[in-house]
Amino acid sequence: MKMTFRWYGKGDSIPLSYIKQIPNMSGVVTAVYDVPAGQVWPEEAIIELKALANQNGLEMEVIESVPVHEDIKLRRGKCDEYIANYAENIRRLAKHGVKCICYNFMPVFDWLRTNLHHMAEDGSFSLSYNHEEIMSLDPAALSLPGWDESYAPSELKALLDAYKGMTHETLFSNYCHFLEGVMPACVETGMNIAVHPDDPPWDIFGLPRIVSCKEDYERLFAAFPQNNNGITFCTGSLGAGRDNDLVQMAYDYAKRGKIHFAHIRNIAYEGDYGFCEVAHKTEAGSLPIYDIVKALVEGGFDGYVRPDHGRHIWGEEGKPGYGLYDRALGAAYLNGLFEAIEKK
Ligand SMILES: [Mn+2]
Repeated sequence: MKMTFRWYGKGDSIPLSYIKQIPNMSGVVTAVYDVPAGQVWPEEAIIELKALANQNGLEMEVIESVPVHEDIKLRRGKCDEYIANYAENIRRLAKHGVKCICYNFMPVFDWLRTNLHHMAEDGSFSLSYNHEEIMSLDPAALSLPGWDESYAPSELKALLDAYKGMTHETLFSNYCHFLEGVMPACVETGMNIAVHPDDPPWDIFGLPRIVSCKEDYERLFAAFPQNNNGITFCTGSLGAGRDNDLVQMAYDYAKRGKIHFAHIRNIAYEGDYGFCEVAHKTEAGSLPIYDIVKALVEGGFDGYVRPDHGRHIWGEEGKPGYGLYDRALGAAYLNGLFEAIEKK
């Protein structure tokens, strides 16, 4: 296991030197953030990011994310040009020591919450999701936390219209077209690509989602059995699906060498679909974090781990889910779990 920490590049308010001070921290998970989706990342930008990490004693072996352009998911417009650019990014990143790329294939929204500042009884803040609230929204006139600046209202409407009527089968076929285009670059360079599950793992606003459960993974692995084609096992995202058996999935996919990267965090269920993000420890929420880590270890998992979203505690402000303190506590807890289970 290699413990890592997400870092949003030079614009991140958390200094790399602080990240390095977290015990057992091997590297950062980051990206070139100022190049639009679909474009090739300048090599100088990759070199600069890596140099910054290395100067602080941290590796840069995981990229999250190289975003997939909506034209690829829709298989329209400049789809094939964007796929070729994606393959070029894989080659460039591999050349500079990157071993794993996390990405997702969610149409339009790559995560959804209804509240980014949910206050718990202890005064900490975290992200939460209320299903009834989502269902009551008009997708054409959305005002959702975290998304207000991502698209102009007219852009969002045009994009949602473009997906109208798209089935899961069509989206999966478009996904396969993408993988056909990038898999040769992965195999040639040894790059692992690790798809992040849908967050939350069900269709929203009529948009199909195809990386939500065991059946989805089996279909994906059957279509692309290469070892490079793997997953980011995100417990908080997959775990929101009440039917997902995370312990079984962790063991099975670790055993098959499919888990290249793990995001570990806990959520507390509210009703049938709702959830609130909580501290990492098992007892803090609804997910069996101890059993999941045990299953990963017993399955022979040897990939990258990062503590996922943390709460905002001790008065810390900043990017929702990505403060320093609670993610550092999460890393410390996960380090302890892995050490105890591995030594047993
Ligand atoms: Mn995640």
